Amino acid sequence: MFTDKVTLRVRSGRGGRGSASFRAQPFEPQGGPDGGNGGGGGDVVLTASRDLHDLSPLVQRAQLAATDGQAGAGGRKEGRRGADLVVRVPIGTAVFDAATGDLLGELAADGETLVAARGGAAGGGNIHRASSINRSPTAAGPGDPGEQRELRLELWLPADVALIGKPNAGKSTLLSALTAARPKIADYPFTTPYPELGVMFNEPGRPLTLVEIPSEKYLHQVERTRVVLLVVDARQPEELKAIRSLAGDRPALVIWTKSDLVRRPHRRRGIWVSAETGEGVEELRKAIVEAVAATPPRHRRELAGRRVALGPQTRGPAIAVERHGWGLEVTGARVDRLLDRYDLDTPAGFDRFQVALDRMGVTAALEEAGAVPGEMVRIGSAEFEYQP
Ligand SMILES: Nc1nc2c(ncn2[C@@H]2O[C@H](COP(=O)(O)OP(=O)(O)OP(=O)(O)O)[C@@H](O)[C@H]2O)c(=O)[nH]1
Ligand SMILES: [Mg+2]
Repeated sequence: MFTDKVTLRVRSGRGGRGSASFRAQPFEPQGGPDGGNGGGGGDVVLTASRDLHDLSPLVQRAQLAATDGQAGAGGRKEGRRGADLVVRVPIGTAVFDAATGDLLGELAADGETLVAARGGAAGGGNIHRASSINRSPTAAGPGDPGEQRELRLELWLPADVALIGKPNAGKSTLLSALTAARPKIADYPFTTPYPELGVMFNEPGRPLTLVEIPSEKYLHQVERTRVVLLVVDARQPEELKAIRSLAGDRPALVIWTKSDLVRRPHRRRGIWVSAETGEGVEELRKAIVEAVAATPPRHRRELAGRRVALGPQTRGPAIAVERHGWGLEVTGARVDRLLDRYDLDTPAGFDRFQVALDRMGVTAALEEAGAVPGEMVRIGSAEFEYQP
């Protein structure tokens, strides 16, 4: 069943506990601290996929959790990072915080992602807490809890033009006259249960997508459209009043349908169309193209409130490798976070950093990008030579 609204509970992974371990060797009972960091908790990530067409696959998945990070261990062993939970959603999915109603973001293109819940930070192992003042720290960080939140997902179909009208007004008939869509047409109200899409080809110019809004329940499907067609049965012109406001601030064309059934046309403004005789169909087609061309595209909705902007944000791929004249640059939100966690000025810190890079797939990404031994690699402010 077509579903364009769904509520989900998401939970990111908890950060793994750091280890408070001490070196124990046969001749060194009082060894120094050697407990490694925990692994960070996994994120819950929504990603837009062109393979999905509505939100129904998520209806049965009301509870979604990413994996916890694993605890660190003695011998400086770092815990494994919790796996991200990647949730595929259709292109056009808008994500709201269910508790506040704030829009967190929109996934408007294939492959776009949004971190819906960020994994908890890992706890530090006691090795990282040793200092000149306290050489034997017994405490390790517990790791931060994951984030929990309830999300409301709404699919906004990617259409340029919305057909709005009372039941039985002739919307589906119009859609079939203008596009290759073949929605069910019948002489009773609510024949069309779900929004119907059709593509109108026009020369020259890009094809336009039209959506039939079957009822007010689906009025949110005007969100991405630029122009509204107010579709009214010419025999009931007074119905225009009831639907006019549904166009909101969008430019609207009034379409009087079934003109062949009206003997004496009234003089109200609008385009007269008959699917029966073909009257007005070409005129309407032109008017739609002009109206869309005259209307600037709708930008993404402003995100509500700063607080939200600081929370989940759309992000690019986790890791990206770019080739420059001087070598290779690695970027990505997760790599940036990594830089804050390791002291690259000490050989031990640098080693751990490299292990973490490996684990994160950076080494593989460099290899794939054709890195040769000795080549310069830059990650944030860190530079080193590539040594596989
Ligand atoms: N004679 C005539 N009948 C029409 C015309 N346009 C639509 N109809 C008829 O009007 C009835 C309703 O048409 P639909 O296209 O299903 O109307 P709709 O607005 O999509 O209706 P719902 O999806 O049920 O809300 C059907 O019986 C159509 O055949 C027209 O131009 N001339
Ligand atoms: Mg219909």
